[in-house]
Amino acid sequence: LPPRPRRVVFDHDGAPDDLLSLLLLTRYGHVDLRGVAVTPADCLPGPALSVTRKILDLTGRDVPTAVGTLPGRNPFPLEWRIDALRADALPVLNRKDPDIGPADALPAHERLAVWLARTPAPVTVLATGPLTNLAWCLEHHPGLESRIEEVVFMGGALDVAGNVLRPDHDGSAEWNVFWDPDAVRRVFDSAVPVTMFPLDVTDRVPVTMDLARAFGRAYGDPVGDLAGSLLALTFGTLETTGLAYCCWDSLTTSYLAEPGICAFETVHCDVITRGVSQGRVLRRAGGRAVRCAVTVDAGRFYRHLLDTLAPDGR
Ligand code: AGV
Ligand code: CA
Repeated sequence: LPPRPRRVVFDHDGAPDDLLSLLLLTRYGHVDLRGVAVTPADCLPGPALSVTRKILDLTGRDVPTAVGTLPGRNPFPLEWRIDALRADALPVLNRKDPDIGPADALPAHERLAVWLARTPAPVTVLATGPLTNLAWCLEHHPGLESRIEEVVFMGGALDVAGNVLRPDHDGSAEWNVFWDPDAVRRVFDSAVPVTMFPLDVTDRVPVTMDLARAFGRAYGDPVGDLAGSLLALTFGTLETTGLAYCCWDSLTTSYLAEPGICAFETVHCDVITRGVSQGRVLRRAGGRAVRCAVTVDAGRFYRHLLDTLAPDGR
């Protein structure tokens, strides 16, 4: 069954798997990518915007981009945020002088509002970083709710441990929610349908050496080489943090092409915005209905990545 065509606005935060997600989106023939917003969360915004535009240029996509300025309450570690600098310097993205025009005059939250207001039909908002820009749009332009057919969000940890490991936190939160818990609250308070990919499923799709070697077998094509290089940037995460780097965002993105990779349940959710559990998304009877991915066919996901980005690596 071919996936259904969608108009998509992508809001990402510049980490290697966000960039892998962007690369996937450029390969999806059924996706009409209307705009890419960069949230300055798990990245340095300048390099993250630059690498975003280089990826769109490499793949021949003429898509408007914007960079965010709204701050989150809980900053990401600088050691993670610098990855966008490394990605921006990869040889495959620097084969020619950048012919990159002036930056958008509007910050991402205002630009997102314009993209939503001007869309001829409702769009899917794919968010692989915090929901800050979207929450701002809903708060300041409530009429935009009807312009959104679905929010597809990587975030949360329902029945598994979170990935925020800090002395002042109980470890129950996932980072995209933790960066700006109020934004998730604002989106939950709206009527837009939310499909969420929590750590419960993304934990099952770690970046592995097998996956890296599959990209090696396909070496020699710019898109596949970029994907393999982005994966290589993630190695060492387990050794430095105790937690594996997973295909958090690319699993979420693959839903647009192969929605059957995960199985879903409607879960009534709440989000904790203060205190030692801030950023935790939990089940609560009577809470906001969220369509949550609960199981994943990991083999099928890895095959999808390779089929889409490096078919010779199969
Ligand atoms: O919590 C997962 C989110 C995903 O959107 N990000 C990374 C992905 O882009 C934050 C994150 C959690 N652990 C990390 C993260 C790590 N070890 N390194 C970098 N980012
Ligand atoms: Ca991300």
